[in-house]
Amino acid sequence: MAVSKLLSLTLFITFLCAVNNGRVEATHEIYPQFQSLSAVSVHQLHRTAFHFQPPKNWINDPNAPMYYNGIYHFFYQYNPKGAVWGNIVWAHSVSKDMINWKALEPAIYPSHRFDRKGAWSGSATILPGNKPVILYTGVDPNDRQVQNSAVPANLSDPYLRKWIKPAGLNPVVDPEAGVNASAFRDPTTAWWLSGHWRMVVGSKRNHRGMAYLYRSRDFIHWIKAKHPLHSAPRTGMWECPDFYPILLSGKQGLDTSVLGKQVKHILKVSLDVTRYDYYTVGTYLTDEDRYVPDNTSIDGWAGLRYDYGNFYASKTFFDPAKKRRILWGWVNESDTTSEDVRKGWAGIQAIPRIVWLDPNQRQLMQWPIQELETLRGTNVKMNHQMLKTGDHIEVKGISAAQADVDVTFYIPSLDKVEAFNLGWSLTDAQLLCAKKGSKVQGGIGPFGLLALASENLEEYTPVFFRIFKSSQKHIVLLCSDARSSSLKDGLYKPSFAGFVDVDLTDKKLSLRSLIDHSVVESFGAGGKTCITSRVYPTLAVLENAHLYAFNNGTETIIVENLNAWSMKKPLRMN
Ligand SMILES: *[C@@H]1O[C@H](CO)[C@@H](O)[C@H](O)[C@H]1NC(C)=O
Ligand SMILES: *[C@@H]1O[C@H](CO)[C@@H](O)[C@H](O)[C@H]1NC(C)=O
Ligand SMILES: *[C@@H]1O[C@H](CO)[C@@H](O)[C@H](O)[C@H]1NC(C)=O
Ligand SMILES: *[C@@H]1O[C@H](CO)[C@@H](O)[C@H](O)[C@H]1NC(C)=O
Ligand SMILES: *[C@H]1O[C@@H](CO)[C@H](O)[C@@H](O)[C@@H]1NC(C)=O
Repeated sequence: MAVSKLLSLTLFITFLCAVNNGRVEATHEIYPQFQSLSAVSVHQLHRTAFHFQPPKNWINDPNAPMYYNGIYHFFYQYNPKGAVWGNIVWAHSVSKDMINWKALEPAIYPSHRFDRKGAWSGSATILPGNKPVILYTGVDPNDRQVQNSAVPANLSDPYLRKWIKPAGLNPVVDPEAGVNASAFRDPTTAWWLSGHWRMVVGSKRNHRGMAYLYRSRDFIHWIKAKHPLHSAPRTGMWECPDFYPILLSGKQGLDTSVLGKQVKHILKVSLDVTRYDYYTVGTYLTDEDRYVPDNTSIDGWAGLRYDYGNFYASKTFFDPAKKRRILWGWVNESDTTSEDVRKGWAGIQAIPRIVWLDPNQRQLMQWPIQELETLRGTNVKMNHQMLKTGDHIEVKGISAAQADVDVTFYIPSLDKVEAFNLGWSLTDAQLLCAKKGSKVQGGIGPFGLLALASENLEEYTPVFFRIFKSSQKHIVLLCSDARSSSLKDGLYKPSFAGFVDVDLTDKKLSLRSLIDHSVVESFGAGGKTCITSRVYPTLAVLENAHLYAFNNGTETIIVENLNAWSMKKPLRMN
């Protein structure tokens, strides 16, 4: 089929979806014309080197990440037959470090009545006696979403290759009366409390997002609790809920069942309407079996996000080997469906991140797992480098299309900070970034990095700070602006942005960016604000990609300390 024909079909389908209010949920849109294409040729140009990505085809949600007997397991939603969503199975990979992976056969795929029309997302729980069990969503022949369980066929197999669905037990949870069977999915990891396991399934009731709570003594018979664990009006479908405890201080992670005075809880939901992952920090009231967000956390579309860019359907797990909680998230493409079909692949996973509570207790912090650093090769540094108005100074000597760069900026004076206009929204950073960008001169900033830049700056992805002052305090904006990232038309090029909750008393701001051919994954202020952008340069590719530090503010900024590394490719990928 000619590309132009594919394109017009896609546009037509997009149009149909746009006019259809009772639309298919975005993740589950079907492209019958793109399924089972023979002879897929995989285009290498924008493929990533060190982000998780199978050799070809479509991927989406991370599923049931877990650690078992020295091995990390990672499952993910995968279409074995094409580069668009469809034919979904649970692909399975194993690793000793979450960087170098070995691909195995799919672990879960439609096989029974209770998952005939789909084996969708789910989570793992390690039961006493070191026995992993997976709960996942199946779609039955009547298009009802049900929850099923699967267990390893052979616990002595170090890779747990084969998974079985215990006969006669599934589905373990049916949507009962009052539950919308078309919006009932993505069971969480379970936690143990006073004699019962508990887990949550995402749903909606009209426009209210729901986290239905279920209890079980034996992990087989599940009873729905009277009240959901939590719900919120006008948020739509809650996909992929994730609920876990977090220590008040320190970076150590906790098993999902830990409770106590030193602990707060996090509830994350993936909002299907906006397609971003939001979380609140709050308290788990165990007597009532309810979760209550703190009054410092906004519950809904204006709330905190793990990542202010392409990042969705994420899931955490507790790594008992290194006592940390690790976050996986799906990073989708920003090009068109027909482009994905041409490339032969779509979707990557973000670098696994550890999560811990910010000492201010209002938000999480995130940082790439330390194992990533084993891929660091050639290192270059820049110290005490002045960045005057309009400067862009090249960081030379590394492979700029495949790099890890970590920089601390020093702001000599905050006197000339631009005023924060009261007409601007404090909940829509992206709009502010669209207005201000990297080209509009400010006082302090824009300053930061130009990733995946062509030599003459026809293309570049600026990741930068801009500082504003309102009556009481400084407001720091972090942008990852894709608008100048590619000369190619028809791409999604958002000016992704988030605010950074820092006080600037030390006049320093740090930024780390993981640059990997078509992804720029950035961590502002030590992991307070994260933004992942997908970009598809045409000139700034491979050895023609450059990295610069830049400043477009009136005031001088100092690169106090910059380290950049060429990144190696993991030994075995996917
Ligand atoms: C289980 O796995 C172990 C280790 O790989 C193997 O030796 C054993 O034969 C397997 N058992 C079965 C029933 O397949
Ligand atoms: C149930 O969910 C589906 C899928 O989102 C939606 O189309 C439908 O309107 C919902 N039904 C009710 C009764 O809310
Ligand atoms: C928020 O909650 C804290 C304690 O949990 C309380 O001290 C504070 O007054 C509350 N703030 C508001 C604005 O309600
Ligand atoms: C800096 O500002 C100038 C003037 O607006 C603009 O031409 C240039 O593209 C900007 N640099 C970056 C990296 O955006
Ligand atoms: C990723 O792709 C962009 C561009 O097509 C869409 O706008 C996003 O909604 C989509 N994100 C997810 C999570 O599907």
